[in-house]
Amino acid sequence: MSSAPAHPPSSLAFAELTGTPVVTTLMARGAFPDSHDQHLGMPGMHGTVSAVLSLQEADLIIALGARFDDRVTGKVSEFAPHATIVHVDVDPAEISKIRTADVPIVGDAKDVLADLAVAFSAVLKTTTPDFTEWWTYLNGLREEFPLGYSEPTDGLLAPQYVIKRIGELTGPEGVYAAGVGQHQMWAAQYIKYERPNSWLNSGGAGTMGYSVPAAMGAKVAEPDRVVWSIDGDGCFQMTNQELATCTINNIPIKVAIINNSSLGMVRQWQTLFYDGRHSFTDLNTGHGSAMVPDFVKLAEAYGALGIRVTSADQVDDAIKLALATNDRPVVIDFVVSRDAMVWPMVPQGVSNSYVQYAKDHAPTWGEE
Ligand SMILES: Cc1ncc(C[n+]2csc(CCOP(=O)(O)OP(=O)(O)O)c2C)c(N)n1
Ligand SMILES: [Mg+2]
Repeated sequence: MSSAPAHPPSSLAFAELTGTPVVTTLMARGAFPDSHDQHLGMPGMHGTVSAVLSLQEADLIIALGARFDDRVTGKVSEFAPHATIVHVDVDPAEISKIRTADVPIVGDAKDVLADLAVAFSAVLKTTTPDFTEWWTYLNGLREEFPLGYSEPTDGLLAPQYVIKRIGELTGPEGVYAAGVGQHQMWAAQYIKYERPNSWLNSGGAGTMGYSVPAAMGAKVAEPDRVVWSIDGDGCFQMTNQELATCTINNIPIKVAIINNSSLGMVRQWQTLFYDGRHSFTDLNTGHGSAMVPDFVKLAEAYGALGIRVTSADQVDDAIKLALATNDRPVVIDFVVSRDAMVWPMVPQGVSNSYVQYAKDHAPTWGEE
């Protein structure tokens, strides 16, 4: 290995040295600042169009600690067919497990980035890479297909709006832990992460019930930070009894239940791929239902502040009240539309080239 500089460059410094586009996988959200111009967002099944296609059409991918799981690659045999893969991982078992690495590198990302920077700088002496055309294409996609959502037609709250406002009013110094499902994807998409470890989720493990305990751990580790659990009405019912631990041990986390009265992610698949035959996904916790359990009463029973929000004009006040309340846990029951869906989407088992921006709406791009 070449001699590493005294201060090894971070992924940020390396990205700026090379000028290449950067994407952050679900697990890596926050490892690279969202606000950076070279950042295209999250790739994968619910990634941004520009991030998905930047991988799919790349000629070189440097993967740092990413494991090429099927939610990122789509149909593996058709993933990024023209790309040379540089796969960096601290665990040799990950290398070439799913996609054969052209350049396998086992090591700590920090050290490897330092070495890659030295190697890249050496190449710069004889070659000037020109990414202008690539960037023009990707910027075009970014402009044409930004993250977005349409207002629900049932007059209920848009879950994406709620999550966006939590992120905006709390800011990048907060910590956000999500459960598993639609709310998790919206939390990955609509909160802007600027620093490592500000986003906690169970990723491929898919453990419903993760959010509340993860938020508790984060709050104990960093008591001065605002810590949000962004949870689903389904997930929350797996571990909400831990509110007792929060109240008794003074762990004032804030829980935002994105209450769509259903196992929303499963319901979305039933809507899209099973002709709307909704089966066993109705949880009866939200709008127009028996509301069992009543999350506000449940919060109060555990000594937490319980707030219910049913319309857009109540969202900011509720979040501000939660931010101002630090003597006990807070639970906000955001009663949202259950018809909202997570977009963009690459349907299971197909090539990433078929990313859909919205229902039945795929972007058109080069046919190659
Ligand atoms: C223990 C467990 N059971 C089932 C699943 C499959 N699953 C993934 S997302 C989801 C729905 C979660 O519902 P909710 O917490 O309300 O989140 P939403 O999708 O509605 O935002 C289910 C059942 C899982 N990941 N873990
Ligand atoms: Mg739900």
